[in-house]
Amino acid sequence: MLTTSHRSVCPYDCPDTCGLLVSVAEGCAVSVAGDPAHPVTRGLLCSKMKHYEQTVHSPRRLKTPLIRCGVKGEGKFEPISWEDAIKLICSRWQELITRYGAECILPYSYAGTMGLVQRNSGHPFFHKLGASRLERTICSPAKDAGWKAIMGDTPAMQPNEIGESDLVILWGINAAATSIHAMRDAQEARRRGARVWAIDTYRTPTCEAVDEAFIVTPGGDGALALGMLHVIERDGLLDNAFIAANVSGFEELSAQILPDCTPELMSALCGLPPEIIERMACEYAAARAPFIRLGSGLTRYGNGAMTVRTISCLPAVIGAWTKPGGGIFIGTSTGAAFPLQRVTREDFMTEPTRLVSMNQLGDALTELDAPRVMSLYVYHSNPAAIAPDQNAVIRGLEREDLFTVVHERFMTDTARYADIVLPATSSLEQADLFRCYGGYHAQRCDAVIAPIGESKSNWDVFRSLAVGMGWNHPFFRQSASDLIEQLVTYDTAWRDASTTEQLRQGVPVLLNLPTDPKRIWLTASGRIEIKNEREAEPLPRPLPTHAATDGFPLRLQPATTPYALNSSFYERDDLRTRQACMHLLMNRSDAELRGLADEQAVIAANDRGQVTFTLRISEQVPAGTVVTEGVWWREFIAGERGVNALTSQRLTDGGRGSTLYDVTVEVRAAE
Ligand SMILES: Nc1nc2c(c(=O)[nH]1)N[C@H]1C(S)=C(S)[C@@H](COP(=O)(O)OP(=O)(O)OC[C@H]3O[C@@H](n4cnc5c(=O)[nH]c(N)nc54)[C@H](O)[C@@H]3O)O[C@H]1N2
Ligand SMILES: Nc1nc2c(c(=O)[nH]1)N[C@H]1C(S)=C(S)[C@@H](COP(=O)(O)OP(=O)(O)OC[C@H]3O[C@@H](n4cnc5c(=O)[nH]c(N)nc54)[C@H](O)[C@@H]3O)O[C@H]1N2
Ligand code: SF4
Ligand SMILES: [Mo]
Repeated sequence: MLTTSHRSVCPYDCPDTCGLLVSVAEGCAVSVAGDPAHPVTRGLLCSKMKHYEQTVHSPRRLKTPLIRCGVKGEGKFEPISWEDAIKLICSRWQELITRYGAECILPYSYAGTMGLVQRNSGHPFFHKLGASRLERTICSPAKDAGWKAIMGDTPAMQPNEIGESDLVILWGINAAATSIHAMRDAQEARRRGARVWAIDTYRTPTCEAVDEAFIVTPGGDGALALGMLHVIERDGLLDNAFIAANVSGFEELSAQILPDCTPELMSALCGLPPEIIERMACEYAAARAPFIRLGSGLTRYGNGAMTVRTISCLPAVIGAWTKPGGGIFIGTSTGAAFPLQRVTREDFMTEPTRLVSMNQLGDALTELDAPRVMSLYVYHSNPAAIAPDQNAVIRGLEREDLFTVVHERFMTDTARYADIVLPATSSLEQADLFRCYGGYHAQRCDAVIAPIGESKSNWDVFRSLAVGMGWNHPFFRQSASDLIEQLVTYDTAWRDASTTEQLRQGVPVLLNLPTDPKRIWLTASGRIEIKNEREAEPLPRPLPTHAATDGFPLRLQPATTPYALNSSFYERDDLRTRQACMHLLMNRSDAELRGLADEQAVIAANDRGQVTFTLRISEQVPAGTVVTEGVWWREFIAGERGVNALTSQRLTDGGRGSTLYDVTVEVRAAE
């Protein structure tokens, strides 16, 4: 049997954007390995992608378009042809547009694939249609908002400086699960003598792999950082020369805020004893080159942006930015590296249409008016599982008068509510161009196998829909490869011309940073702005979370698992069995207080919903917090609802992000 090897790229929403080597025999992907030549991957793949071929060739893959023949949500469908499916969708949309206007159509997509073309390929179509626009803010826009408030447009430092640090802080990041290459880097630094800390809300696998773990109250990190700033100033550990030359607003912070941020006062908010806050401050300030790798966990709260902004003051006041290996890494945004507007085509909109937050899909489908949402088109996202306030989302999806189309690889919770399901290709069946958000590289790839069944890529479906709508615009006659070619041939400050050929050949390319991220502060004043008058809150200060006043006694952490990525990978029996079932981790003292036993069925409830879990008594979680990992598909859980029946549609303080981790519940035995 002839086996050929092909380069590809991991398409999932993960900071590392790994290079893959895919072996193909008789038209099938037979194995997948990490590319040893890829700068981040260096041969190491996560447990999810080691057998990606099992996802690609899963017997669960959707192979033909389907039309609903049961009640909504029941999951009963019959096959139809692509031609009929496209005709049906377009004629239904034309009727709805005539009756309600095009804004009654709402696209919903996120990050099933991160490729620049396939991910964004609905934009030109929906812009031309005049549909409502989706505000894609479910992940961590509060992180960007918090960074921007103090650092402006300053790009992130190089993540590999971690190797030169003597104190690495993994803050609100479960690197062992979500960023395995950052974890490897931290461990390499540790072997070279650096100390590594983790700051989390429960003892994750990351906490087990570091020198010291600090367990904080959910949403309490801003208070921790303020307590550290208080100590650093009080004890004269500031880098006054760096502050004088580079920072504005520290005097005001020092005069107006820090006096009230003693370790004693901040201890009550962050849950760490005052002496630990003191020690963390002193060791942080004494380190030669402390490197903070900031995750997204701590951003999904009503105070998330403020938390990031406050933590970002730390390297500024001790001058960590001047040392190789010192600073804070929040993730790269390389949006300007490729001319994305050539794909998204905002110019196809005659006027800006209504923006609907993806975090408030429940309200959008049940309450929004003028016009009411009459059709939902979902592609590469699974909102029935991943969006907050699942009960509201499902009430919307159950509406008989809502025309729902879902383009998917699998029969997800969302696809079950569709009127029409369209089968989607996997990343091995489509061409794309990727840039990563955990570093500064980019890579393009071609399809390495033919589409499974009749599946089509996002871009190809939108081309068909454009034809179905009777549009003649040449833009929609292009192939995905034509679009990629336009992206890679356009010169930007981030790339020199020599990279175009490398990209064409599918090899990973390193992008250039147009400015020095550790010297040139791209803010309005040209300084690091601890005080920022343009913000609603001009200075960092302790802000409460939303759930602090909700009145339920236990904080719920919907956390990540190494064996899934959001709701992706639940098609894989091998990975799902590693997770066993949808557990709720609880401290023994909380279980005893409620008379609950290990492995018992329990119900966690709050004002929004109730969810059945299997209890796991665990010393991983502190008293007062309960944790569940993964975003399970309904078909694999005991009850009717997943964890997001407990989360809320409230938004973050900056960036209009989701507050998926800002939740409280009570837990009782299931009857
Ligand atoms: N295996 C796996 N990998 C993934 C994902 C996945 O689901 N599984 N998801 C992908 C996506 S979309 C994203 S955005 C990234 C996210 O990756 P990360 O940035 O690691 O974010 P999370 O895993 O959401 O949260 C990180 C940690 O923050 C902790 N945390 C929660 N609240 C707080 C808090 O208030 N303070 C502190 N200090 N810690 C807190 C959580 O317990 C968790 O251990 O990972 C990506 N990679
Ligand atoms: N409780 C809880 N909720 C969460 C999170 C959490 O940690 N806990 N994480 C949140 C975060 S950080 C994020 S980013 C969001 C992520 O939310 P989503 O972006 O919706 O992510 P997934 O759940 O991975 O669903 C992606 C879907 O896209 C499909 N897909 C993959 N490739 C393609 C393709 O090329 N075309 C099409 N049409 N479909 C494709 C996959 O089969 C999969 O069903 O979820 C959020 N929700
Ligand atoms: S999910 Fe992340 S770590 Fe795993 S292969 Fe993809 S990019 Fe690499
Ligand atoms: Mo995310």
